[in-house]
Amino acid sequence: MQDNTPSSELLQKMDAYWRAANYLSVGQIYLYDNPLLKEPLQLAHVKRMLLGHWGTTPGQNFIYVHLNRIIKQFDLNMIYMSGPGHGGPALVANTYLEGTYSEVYPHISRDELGLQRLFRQFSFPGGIPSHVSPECPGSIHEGGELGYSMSHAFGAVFDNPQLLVACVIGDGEAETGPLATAWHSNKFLNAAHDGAVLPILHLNGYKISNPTLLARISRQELTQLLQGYGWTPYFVEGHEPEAMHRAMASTLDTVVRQIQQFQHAARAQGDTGRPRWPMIVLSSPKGWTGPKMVDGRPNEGTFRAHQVPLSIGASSPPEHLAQLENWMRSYRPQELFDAQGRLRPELAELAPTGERRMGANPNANGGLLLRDLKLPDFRDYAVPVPTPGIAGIGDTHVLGGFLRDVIAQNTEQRNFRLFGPDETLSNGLEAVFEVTARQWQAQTQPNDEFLAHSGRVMEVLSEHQCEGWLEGYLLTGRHGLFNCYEAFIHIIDSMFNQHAKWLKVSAELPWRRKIASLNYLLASHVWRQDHNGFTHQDPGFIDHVVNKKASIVRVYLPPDANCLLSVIDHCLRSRHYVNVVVAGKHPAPQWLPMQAAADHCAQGIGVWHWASNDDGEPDVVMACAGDVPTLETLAAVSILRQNMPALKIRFINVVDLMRLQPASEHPHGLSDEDFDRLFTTSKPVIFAFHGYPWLIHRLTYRRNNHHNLHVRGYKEEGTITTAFDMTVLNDLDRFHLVMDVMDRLPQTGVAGLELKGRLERKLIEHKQYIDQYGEDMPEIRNWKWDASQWWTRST
Ligand SMILES: Cc1ncc(C[n+]2csc(CCOP(=O)(O)OP(=O)(O)O)c2C)c(N)n1
Repeated sequence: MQDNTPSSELLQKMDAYWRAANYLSVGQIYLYDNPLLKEPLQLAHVKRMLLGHWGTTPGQNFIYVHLNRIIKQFDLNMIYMSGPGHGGPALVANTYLEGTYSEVYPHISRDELGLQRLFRQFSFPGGIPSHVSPECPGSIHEGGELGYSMSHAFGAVFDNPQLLVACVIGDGEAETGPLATAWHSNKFLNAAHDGAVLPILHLNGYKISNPTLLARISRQELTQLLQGYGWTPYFVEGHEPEAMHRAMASTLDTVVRQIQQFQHAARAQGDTGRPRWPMIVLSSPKGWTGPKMVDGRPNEGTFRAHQVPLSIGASSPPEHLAQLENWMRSYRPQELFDAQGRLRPELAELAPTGERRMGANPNANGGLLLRDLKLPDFRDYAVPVPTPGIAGIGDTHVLGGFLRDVIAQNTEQRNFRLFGPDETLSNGLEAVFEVTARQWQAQTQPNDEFLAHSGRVMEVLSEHQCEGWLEGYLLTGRHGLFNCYEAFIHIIDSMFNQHAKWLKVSAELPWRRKIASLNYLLASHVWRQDHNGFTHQDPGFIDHVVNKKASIVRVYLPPDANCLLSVIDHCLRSRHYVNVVVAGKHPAPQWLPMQAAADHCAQGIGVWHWASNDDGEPDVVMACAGDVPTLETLAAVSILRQNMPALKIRFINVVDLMRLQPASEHPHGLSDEDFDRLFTTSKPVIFAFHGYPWLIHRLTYRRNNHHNLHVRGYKEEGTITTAFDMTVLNDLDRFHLVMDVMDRLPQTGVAGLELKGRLERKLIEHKQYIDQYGEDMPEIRNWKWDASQWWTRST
């Protein structure tokens, strides 16, 4: 094999480049002025508030310079994923050194003034965060919340055969659940069609004030662990720079060659075996090259190096200032930068050029690569609804046909995937398996179904992986959908937070292009957990989602299959949002023909005139959001219709929950005038809601008629029971809704009281029936909207 080991001269230059990155990193954490240390360091040159994470930074700088070399040597298309992204100074320093930072932010120029600004902006009011954030070119991974680097890395390389992601994993990060599972991603990677991930476990031994587990087991045990996950680990260990440079360079040569061989075998020779991909364990001191001792205690190589090793200020030991100066001068800045503050050309030429620079790689600004999906016309999948209330097969089953054809039409583009924790079938999307399979590189057995080396469906029983893979996939310019049980999507609450924050900040950066929306399809929802019971009943994800910036989040509750088709079509076309869609999979009545459904979804909220008789002046407004609440509310309306024909009822259905918020709060919000027109300013509103009732109050608390709004929803009552009994347990059933109307309309008088009495007896009858027969009463099961009773369009 050809020996490409870099010459001593090159390694010395790389060491200088590393010193330059370390110098810039320390400068960012500490310096307010005097960036080139042209003057002796004074207190006035130091920032008053010292923030940042030094400990991880020199190791990441070391990795970066070595990746630069390997990119040039093999002409690699590579991006850098910083697991311990709190080491923001490293990524900022390196993208500055390679030139991308100044191209994106011209005021951070490559001279002394630029250096001063680079230093000053870091962790400074109005400046940049200390984490690798959207502001940092080359990053698609906000490293603030640890655990997701490898899931993002794999998401980035699926269907991206030329891409190699160098994924730096903190040894502390490796203790998190998501990261611990992410090692298994190698069982889902197809070497022929996907790119590759090179994990670099950064074993610097410590977290904030604890050692890391992986650093305190024997090397043998660590090796066995990583091998057990299917990897081939290569160790680069030590602290002496020259030896470390040599070891890292030759190890990188080896692992990149191995990756290329695996890819060649899969792509040119049709080898379908699962490679044992290589990875690197970089064991180096935490806070490498930093102060050895601070205040008489060891610093470099200990947990004390995690953040800011030296405190500086009026109340700090005065000798710290000199220590800082010595530390910074130990990098010999005059050898690295010229008098104008420019990186010396012989060092600058070590970086790759153009889009090969990791800060300028378009994969890290995925909107640049985004291509529209080819979408079939969703109307072609319409359920015929000649009269409202006809029986449906289950809304998600209808959607399955549409998604099948989305997959089929984008087979060549390879830019759409469906992610889920083994629920694609149970969520009713079985039709997709007519055209694709689950991608799976582990063993298969004859009875397995829908497993293949290549497929559009990604299933692993880890909501974290599904979320992380999808985020990585979207952030590199592709499209996708996450289907999940409603209750368990909470597992990724925090990942959703981080992604929503990323979208918000990146939308404010003109150089970052918009990416495809993150779409959640939450099927198997709270109201239909007939056999799973209480543990599977939790509609709270939407409460969580609406906390996020209004410009980013959307929540849809389509009442039937045609509305679901229309909503999903819209979501797949949308950009830079998080769309949450809650839909049912069980057979359920259908209400709107296709055109009416599309119109209703475009409005997001509306009066269903065929279920209303209010003539513009209702006595009561019956509102609902969600498929089951819609059914119960229509059933309640029909009871009212039979028993109180003189009552004027307005029926409102909400698909787009954000319509309820004031227009000042959310771009979809109804104006107060429109809200008043729909909900009146003085009439009782009975609102049947899919989720926890207080969310509706939260969204509408500023509206005129809020004091008349009475919301029914899920209130943590549930068990294994019938579908209708679930609504009864939570007072959301048709009988309770009618009783609510009676309670709020004194004019119903004695007749209202009698009706209430009858319905209370119905509820007792219901209980006795389900206790005896284990299913709902025939009058509930067989209830249908009676078309002969339709109220004609009256407004
Ligand atoms: C999920 C999560 N929990 C806790 C923290 C707080 N935290 C910040 S840095 C850190 C230690 C990280 O250790 P490691 O991943 O080994 O990184 P390094 O030692 O390279 O800094 C912790 C616990 C966090 N950022 N994210």
